[in-house]
Amino acid sequence: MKKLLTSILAMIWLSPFAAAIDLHGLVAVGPFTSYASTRDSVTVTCGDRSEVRFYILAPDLIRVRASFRAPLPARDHSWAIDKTTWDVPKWNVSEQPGYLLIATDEVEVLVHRPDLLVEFRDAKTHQTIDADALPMMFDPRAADGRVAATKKLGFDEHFYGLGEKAAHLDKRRGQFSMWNSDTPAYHEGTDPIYQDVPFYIGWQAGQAFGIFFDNSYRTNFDFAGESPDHVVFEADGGEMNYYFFWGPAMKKILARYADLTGHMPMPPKWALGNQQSRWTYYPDTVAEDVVARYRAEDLPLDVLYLDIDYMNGYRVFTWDPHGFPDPTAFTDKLRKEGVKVVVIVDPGVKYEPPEPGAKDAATNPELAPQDKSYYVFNEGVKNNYFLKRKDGKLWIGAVWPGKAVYTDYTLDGAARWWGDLHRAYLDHGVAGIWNDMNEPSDFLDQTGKTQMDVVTYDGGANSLYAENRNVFALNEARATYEGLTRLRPNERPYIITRAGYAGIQRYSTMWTGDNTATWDAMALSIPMFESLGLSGEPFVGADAGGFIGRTNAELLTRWYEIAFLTPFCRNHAQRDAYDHEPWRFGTYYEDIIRKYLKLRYRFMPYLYTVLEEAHRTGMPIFRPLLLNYQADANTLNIDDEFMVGSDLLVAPILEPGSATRRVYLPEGTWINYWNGAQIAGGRMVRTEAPLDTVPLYVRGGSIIPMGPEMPYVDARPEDPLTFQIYPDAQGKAEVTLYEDDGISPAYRDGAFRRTAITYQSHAIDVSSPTGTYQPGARNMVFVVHNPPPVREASLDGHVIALRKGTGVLSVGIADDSRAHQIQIR
Ligand code: MIG
Repeated sequence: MKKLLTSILAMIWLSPFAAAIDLHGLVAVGPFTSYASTRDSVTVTCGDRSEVRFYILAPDLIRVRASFRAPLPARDHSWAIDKTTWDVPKWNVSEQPGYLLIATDEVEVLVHRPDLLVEFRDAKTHQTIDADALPMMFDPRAADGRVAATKKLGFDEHFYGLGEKAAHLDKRRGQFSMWNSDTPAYHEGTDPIYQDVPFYIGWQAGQAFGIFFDNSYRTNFDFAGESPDHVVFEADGGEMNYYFFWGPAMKKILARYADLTGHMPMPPKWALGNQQSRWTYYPDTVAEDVVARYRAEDLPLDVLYLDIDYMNGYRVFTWDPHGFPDPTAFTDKLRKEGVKVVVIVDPGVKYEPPEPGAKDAATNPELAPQDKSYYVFNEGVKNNYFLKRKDGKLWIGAVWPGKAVYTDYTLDGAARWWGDLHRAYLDHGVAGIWNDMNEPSDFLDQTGKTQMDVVTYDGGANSLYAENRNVFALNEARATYEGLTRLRPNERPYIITRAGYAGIQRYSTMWTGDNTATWDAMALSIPMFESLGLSGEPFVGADAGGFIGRTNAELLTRWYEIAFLTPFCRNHAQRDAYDHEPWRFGTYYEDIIRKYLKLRYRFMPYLYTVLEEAHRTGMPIFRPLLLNYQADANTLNIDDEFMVGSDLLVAPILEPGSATRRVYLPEGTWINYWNGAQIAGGRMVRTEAPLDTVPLYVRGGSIIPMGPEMPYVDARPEDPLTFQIYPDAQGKAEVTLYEDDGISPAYRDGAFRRTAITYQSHAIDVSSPTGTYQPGARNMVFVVHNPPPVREASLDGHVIALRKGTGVLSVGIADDSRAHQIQIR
């Protein structure tokens, strides 16, 4: 055994690892001595007493968990995991010459002897998918030290995912760390930033696998940036604990990942509406003026944000008595305009011991002066809800209110309390919550180094900060989500967060923090959204116009040509930034922005259908071309284009002064949305893109459901509901439209409507809808693009009116919730 360790160590010393991930000082687990199996797992015991356990969760999902020089601990808990009980699939274990073989119908796991190299193979072809280059490693000097796994790099292997990274789409040759960090004005290469999702997808020869390294300590990933041929993932502490997903379809991996870490619940439909923010709209009348101007300018708007100044002295769960003296009247006024109010909530609670004899108001304490006594601080102290250091003293940081304390959201009581505190907003008609600064940000120390002795209850483990920083925001979001659910059970919570960890999608949507008003930041947002989508977070967006710095008319206009099809569409700006609401640069630019905002609302039936697909299947809304065209190696690093769902492709202009660009269109037929021209894909095309035109293509074979223009979501019925039919080369197209009430959780109990529409052989078939939701009386219009030469149309055999336009024909019927066939001849 000694000889083996020495030889492995020699291997490591000789390997060309240098700075970034330094495996020196770590030792390998091993050697393989025996194994034992249960119903759903195989545990290998090593000569050094280490244990490596393989859990067979699904035919394409294997969990690997190891302990070093000791048996695996009984405690097995992760804040990221949603599904802990799996139906054990068919599998078996057998001893083979040189290795132990664990096989399901889809994956083979080879555990090589004696040195415990783990190899994953495709059960059908027996080809290697992913294999260890070195055995798992541990730090023998520390009880809770570093752990590492080292995989071989494939010659043509590419890497995707990793959550929120200020980096290009393909992570090959990149190195990344996971440590939630407040990083204003981040740019390409800033790492880490706000959120951390230690999940990646590997692609080789068109086939994909996934690895989720579920370890909330600071983790590091090296996709052969340091060594020429090794992929390493390692953590500062905690367990070697990862999940291996076999596709080969990326979509299958994302679906499994969603099952494992949780599906995004349906947000309210208005979350897809246009949103406006600024640091800061103050006082209430300014916010009202912004909304009034939106309406006067005929610009659609659903949501207005209140940044930190609505609070009384930056105290969370209070209202500023001067700027917002009557918050209920304020939200009422905006609601009459169809505008919902979202308020910012920071986790830092002002440290404010009460003055002697001071008391908190028994009712509506959020409206009281707070200057002598602050109810949130008092309640938190009294109940021991705030995080403390090992020595029992409060952890006091500094945030906007000055000295601040932080809540231990892993304490059930504290989480419930925090959730219930949102009454201070909901009672005044606030519609949603914006969780900022939850890395958590501390002006005294943004690195976390001086906070390492902060203790988190963590289910009784009383674990330290190193393990809990990355899941702080996840637990805050959980407390918030559960609080909103309790306080307003008949409405879907709407939460948006800055920091997060794997699983955050169960509770919150996200935005990419403090970007800059630069062309580079706008361009970077595309791979960022695409990567977040490949990391289980479907509802993403950035501050349109750029948060920090001075934006300009052209940049803002081009930004909206991306934002209008981004799930989260919000204009926001820093306190001292030049104003950049849509009208601020004059009518020429405003007219273009209006055109795109209105188009977003016309696309709403399509966007909502794609949103529901994200909820149900884990597929992102904002996708890299690669996800839809996985076999096409031309798409491996395309991140200056994106797709929305499967049917829309956007190739925005990402530099100033440009009015033309090249666009890669994958195999198939594509239709230029603006002029209806049909284009054969599988090649690069050049297209014109003057300032008012973003290159936008529709996939041949799709049907895009569209509604009328709206000032805000569901301001009136989607009437007429128009199905834009774009046949493929075989003359076929299809869609299944999803609808529900847009606000309540009743969709979970079948209160939705799915309407399948198919087009083939010159016939439009409307299926009889499924689900119990009734959208009400309305008309349906079917527009066939590039139609065949026809003379008449019939509905269920009876002749109906047929309208012809250039390159299109259309027919209309009443939607009576029944199946119909429309023939065109
Ligand atoms: O330290 O609340 O990312 O959107 O406007 C800055 C003020 C605090 C950071 C957020 C930004 C917000 C700002 N906040």
